[in-house]
Formats: sequence, C-alpha cells, structure tokens
Amino acid sequence: MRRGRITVSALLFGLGSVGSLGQAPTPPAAPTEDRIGFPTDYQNRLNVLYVFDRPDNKQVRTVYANDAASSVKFGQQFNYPYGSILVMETWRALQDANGNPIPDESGRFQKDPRAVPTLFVMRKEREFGEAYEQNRTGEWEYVAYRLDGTHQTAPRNSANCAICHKQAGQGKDWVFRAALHFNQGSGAVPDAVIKNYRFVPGSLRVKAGSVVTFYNDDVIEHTITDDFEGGADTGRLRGGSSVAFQFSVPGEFKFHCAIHPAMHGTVVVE
Ligand code: HEC
Ligand SMILES: [Cu+2]
Repeated sequence: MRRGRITVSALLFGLGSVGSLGQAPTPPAAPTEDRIGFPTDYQNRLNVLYVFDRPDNKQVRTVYANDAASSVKFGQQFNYPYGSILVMETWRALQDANGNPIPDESGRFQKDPRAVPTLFVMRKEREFGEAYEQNRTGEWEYVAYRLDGTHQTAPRNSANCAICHKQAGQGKDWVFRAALHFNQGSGAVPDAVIKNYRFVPGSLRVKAGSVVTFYNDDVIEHTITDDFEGGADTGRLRGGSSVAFQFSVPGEFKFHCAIHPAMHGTVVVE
C-alpha cells in the first residue's frame, strides 16, 4: 500500500516539475520557413499514388506523387529521390442522413461535392528536415495547405507531422501507405482480411449486390479460389494487396486458398 503511494507521488512530482517552469511549454522544434510550396494544379500535374477510404473520420484521402516520388520501385521504398513531393488531399466523404458514407458502385467512398479538401504535403530535398531535431524523419519537411494556398499547418507547427510519420519507419522512408500502390491494394475499407493463414472472418453475410473487399494483411501470398471448380480465382495475392468481388446472386459461396488448402471461407449472400 505504502509503496504504491510513494510510486504515484513520485510520478506526479515528475510531471509537475515539467509544468512548473512558469513558461508556456516550448513547442517541438520545426522549420520556420515554407520550403515546400503550394502544389498548384496538383490534380492534373501529379500522379495518383493511392486512394484511401478512412472509415473513422469518413474521408476520401487521395495521395498524389510527382514524377520523382512516382519513380520509386517496389523494394526501394527506403529511399525516395530528392525532389519527391507527396500531396494527400483529404476530402469529406458523401454521407447519408445517418452519417454513413455512401459507397459508389465499386464500394468506394465518394467525395462530397459540397466539401472543400485540405492538402497535406511532404517534400524531400537534400538536408531538409534538420530543424525537427530529434523528431527528424530523414530529409522530409511537412506543411498542410488550404485550397487558397494559406497554411492549415504552418511549418513552425509541423513537428507533429514528423512525430507521427516516424511511425512509418525508415524502411519506408517515413511514407505510410505507398505499399497500397506497390501491391495494387485498393485502399477500400476491407470487409474481410487474410491474416496468419486465415480468412477473418471465416464466414461473411452480405446482401445481394454487395461489393466485398478482401485484403491480404499477411506477410506472404494467398489466393481466394472458388471451391467450385472453374469458379473465381484471384491468383496469388501479395501481402498488402486487395481484391473486390460483387455478389449478385443469393446463395452460399465457399472458397479456399490454393496455396494453403486448409484455409477456408464462406460468403453467404442473402
Ligand atoms: C497522427 C499521425 C499523423 C499525423 C499527425 C500526420 N500524419 Fe500524415 N499520414 C498518417 C497516416 C497514418 C497516413 C496514411 C493514410 C491514413 O492512414 O490516413 C498519412 C499519410 C500522409 C501522406 C501521404 C503519404 C503517406 O505517408 O502514405 C502525406 C503527404 C502526409 N501524411 C502528410 C502529412 C502532413 C503534412 C502532416 C502535418 C500537417 C501529417 N501528415 C500529419 C499519419 C499522420
Ligand atoms: Cu494461403
């Protein structure tokens, strides 16, 4: 009991001493100058790298890459060339009266035509990023813009971008989801995943006409192969890739993995 109490007060004391300096906390170090530049005409000048549906905040996130960033090949993700620019356009998804995203025919979120997007931009140049000090992510700098070119997140406030992008890791040069592009993953919200040699969930119930997206979230290849001979077969799906099927006819559809025949799954269409 006594020991527990001492531990707690020691912890509080530790936190208190940080706040007792009598000054506003210094924000984490960041660049003071915008060395990125607003990506004018990005929708026409840049290539789409991936489109990601965010179910939690109901956004369509379209990530564009300039030619330098698009030149990166699978297996070289640890080193984007200097001059690489990635633009993530975050756009509110079209929603029904209950706030549920309204999918298009292929099951993807749609952009709400009444909404205004924000542009998150990261750019890599020689010796960029040093201003982030201990939060530095290689040679990238970050800014977020509104469409009129003003800053939503100015350079001096961009340390949080670097701090979070650290999670993407050096092996991917601090870019989170380029694997979607390399693996032809669609970025749709998955209805089922393949993980540890298993279809999760093993049985899925959908309404006739539904589009079902399967995502291979495993580290190796699997297939989705109809148990019915001559039926659908995805062929080898790399880890990180996804595939979508439309189920129009009611019934029970059983499938397996052709590489690991003990892997089985079912879709029940009502
Ligand atoms: C809380 C963590 C977090 C913060 C803070 C954050 N990002 Fe990201 N960012 C992500 C994740 C995760 C993705 C991948 C898409 C997703 O999951 O929404 C991403 C994607 C991106 C992409 C597309 C390339 C990629 O990494 O896949 C860009 C460009 C980007 N962010 C820029 C920024 C900028 C600029 C800021 C600051 C204004 C910022 N981010 C702040 C987590 C973060
Ligand atoms: Cu398999």
